[in-house]
Order: sequence, then C-alpha cells, then structure tokens
Amino acid sequence: MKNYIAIDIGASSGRLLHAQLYGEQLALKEIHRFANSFHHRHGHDYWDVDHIFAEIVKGLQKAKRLGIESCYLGLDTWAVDYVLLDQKGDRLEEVYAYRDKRTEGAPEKFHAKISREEVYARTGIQELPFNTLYQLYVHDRNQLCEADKIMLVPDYLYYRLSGRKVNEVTNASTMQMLNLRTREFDEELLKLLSLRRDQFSELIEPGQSLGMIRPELARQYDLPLCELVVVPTHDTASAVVSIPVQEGQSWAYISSGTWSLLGAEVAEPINHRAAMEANYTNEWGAFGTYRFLKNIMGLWMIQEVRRESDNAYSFSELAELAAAEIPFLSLIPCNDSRFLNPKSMIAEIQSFCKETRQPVPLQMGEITRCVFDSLALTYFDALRELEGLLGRAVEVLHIVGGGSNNELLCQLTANVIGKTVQAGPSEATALGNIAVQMISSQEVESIRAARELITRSFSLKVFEPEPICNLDQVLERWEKLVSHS
Ligand code: LFR
Repeated sequence: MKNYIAIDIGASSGRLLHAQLYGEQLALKEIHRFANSFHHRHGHDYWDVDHIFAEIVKGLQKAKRLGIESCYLGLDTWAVDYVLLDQKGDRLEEVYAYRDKRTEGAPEKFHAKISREEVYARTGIQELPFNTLYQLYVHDRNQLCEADKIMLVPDYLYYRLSGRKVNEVTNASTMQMLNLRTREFDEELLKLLSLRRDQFSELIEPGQSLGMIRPELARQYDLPLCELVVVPTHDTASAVVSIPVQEGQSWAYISSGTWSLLGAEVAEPINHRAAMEANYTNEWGAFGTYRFLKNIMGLWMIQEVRRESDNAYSFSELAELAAAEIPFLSLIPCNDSRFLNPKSMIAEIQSFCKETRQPVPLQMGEITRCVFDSLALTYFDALRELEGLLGRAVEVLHIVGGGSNNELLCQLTANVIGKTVQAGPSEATALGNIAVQMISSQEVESIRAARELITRSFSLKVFEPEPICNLDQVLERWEKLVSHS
C-alpha cells in the first residue's frame, strides 16, 4: 500500500499528515504538529525557517518510527515570502515575514515607475502590499544583486530536502511577477527590479517528481525513503484541489484559515479593469486552472485576540462566548490595512468602534462576536462582487480549511449570504497536497476523481440559510461603515 505524507505549514502551525487509500476510502492521520509564528527582531518581522526545517525532520523521524519505510512527500506553505541564496546554496539573510511593515507605501512608489493597470494586465494579481514584487522592491539592492538564487519558502524547503532548485508555479504566481500570456517571468518587471531571470529557477507545474530525498539527510536523521513530488506549494492552491464539488453545481469557495480566501476556480484569467478595481486576483491553480479570488483578513484577527489573552480560551470556547452575544452590535471593516499587523488587535478593534461611535466590545465574547459578524458581512460583499465579475450566480459556497470547524461562523455566513454553505474538509490543504501526489503516482486518475474520493471519505456539514431579523438595517449600517473607512 502506498504511503503519502503532506507537509503543510501555515502562518500559525505546521503539520505532517499521513494518508493511505483503503479500497474506496482515503484515511488521513496527523503524525506531527508544531507551532509557527514570525518573530520581531531588530525592528523587523522574520520567519524562523531553520526551526521549520528541524520540525519537518522531526515529523519524518516520527513517520519512520510509526513504520513508514517509504513514502511520497509533498510540501506547501503560505505564499509570497522568499529566501536569498548565495552561490554555495547558503542563506544570505533571514526570511522577512510578509506582515513586516517595510512594504508600507511600497506599491505607490513602485507604481510611479509602471502603472497599476499595466502590472495587473500583465500579471492579473491583486495589489497586496506584501506581494513579492513589492517586497523585492524595498529589499537592500546590494544584497539582492549578490543573491545567486531567489526562492520562495516551500521551494527552499524542497531544495533542502532534495538538493534541487525549482520555482513551483502556483506559488510563483503570487510573486506578481509572472506574465499571464508568456507564462514566464515578466521581463519588464524584472528590469524594473534590476533582477536577472537566472536569479530564479525553472518554473515547474505541480505533479512532477523531484526524485528521492537526499541520501545523506535520510541517513543522518534516519528518515523514510521519500520520493519528493511537487504539489501546489501555495497552501491555497492545494486547498482548492480538494474542494468536494458536485458536478453541475455553481460553486465558490472560502479557504478559511489565517486568511479567508474567497473565490472561484476558472479556466481563463479575468484581468479586466472591473476585476482590478474589485482587487480580485488570478493566482495560478493546479492543472492549468486559475484561482480568481480575494484575500479577506480571516481568522488571523481571532488568532491575535486569543494570543493577546495569553491563549486563555480555545477557539471553540471563543465561538461559544460569541454565540451568546447580541449579533451585529459593533462592526469593523476587516480588510482595512490597520488590522494587517497592529501592535494590539484588541486595542485596534476597540479604537475603530470608538472612532465610529459604536458600542466598544470589551469582553472576549463581544470582541469575537464583532469579528465573526464583520467577517460574514465581508464575505457577503466579496461574493456579490464575485458573482458580478463571473456573470453567474453562485449556488453553494464551500468553506474548507480549519475555519470550516467553526459552526457559528459557517451558519452566520449562510444566513448573511442567503445561500447554502457546505463546510469541510478541515484539512483541505493537506488533502489537496496528497491528491496531487496520488495523481502523480497514478493512484488517482484526475482532479475530478480526487474530489470524489475526498467527498466519500470525509464528513461534510451543510448549513442552510436562516432568516436574520433586521438584515436590511444591518446591511445599511455596514455599507456606510465600509465606505467611510
Ligand atoms: C494563506 C495564504 C494566502 C496568501 C497569504 C500570504 O495561508 O497563503 O493565500 O495570500 O497566505 O502568503
């Protein structure tokens, strides 16, 4: 029986999961989990990639102790962040975390050289201040010049495991540097950044094998014999692969974790002016698809609120507290940049409410309620925009990822958008990662068959919309608030 291991590293935790096919069912088991976060040092926010690598090794050692002698292995992480390597393959610099404040104002400066419209027409990528393009633009010039290779985080981790340097395309697209027409790095953008094409590696599609794990590494740490398969290394791209869609249904999704990525799978990019103005993006998906989506601030706000209260409550306790509060009392525009990386999330939420003369949430339940209500309303806006841009109505909204366990938010979303929400799987990213390994090793025929397998194997929950009293008034209040922020 074939063994598959997914390494899935998010902004707040990393995991190794093991999957096997039993007849018609896929079984998934967590082998290892560790906390992840960026750290503030010398005035900047950085990831600790050596710690992440050490945890990957620990997880693989555990797999071996569980009797897994050989396996396929795929790896995904968040997007946009990069590692600079010298000619020997050693790191030149710590890895900046995308929430670091150095990119504040960077898009405006960059677009004095080339317009927003032009960049969007070329790349189809939404403007987020932390896109790799803007991060590289503000990076120390001399150091960039010195860099032999610029690799995104998962490409770098694959390199440490396999010794091979590649740029996987789903993640590379989030750099905002790939040209939709040529499907290569955009030459003009490279020129504007004073970078050379050879500072990046070969662009490769998910599904290819990178060969076996480095033998010295496997020997040194007593690891299983792993064949490294390139999966969609952008976590959101992997999550979309596993959405349990039903043929013939018009669907959209939210990949719900640190971020809420709301969008649709499309066969061709949509990069006209209206899409740009709505700040929708065309990230590249597995097997030639595009992820037409929008970033919404997501559960990051709750993670921060929880962290500030010394993790005194679990996520489900917070949801319980929120459920007992009066709905839609205080609302915040989640996507305002003030919530991207504030000193204190709680204080930022409270100041916004004070500034806009709303009741100031003080207790944990009130604060959490305010975030959930505001998220559901932000989803409503984004979904309406999406339907307009796609020119079709959406029947079912799939919520996948960790946030699909949050029944309060799922039900609230169904109520506000007035549509069916289907929640699950919660391990969507790892499952998408594994699905691509299974397609690559010919155990599953296609993405369609993988989605059927996932639908059969995991329990999914359906939330039908229930009426909200005074929804019209809530929406009116919300619109005013969002347009003023
Ligand atoms: C989600 C995610 C988003 C990306 C953000 C930053 O984990 O990958 O898709 O926009 O993190 O990399």
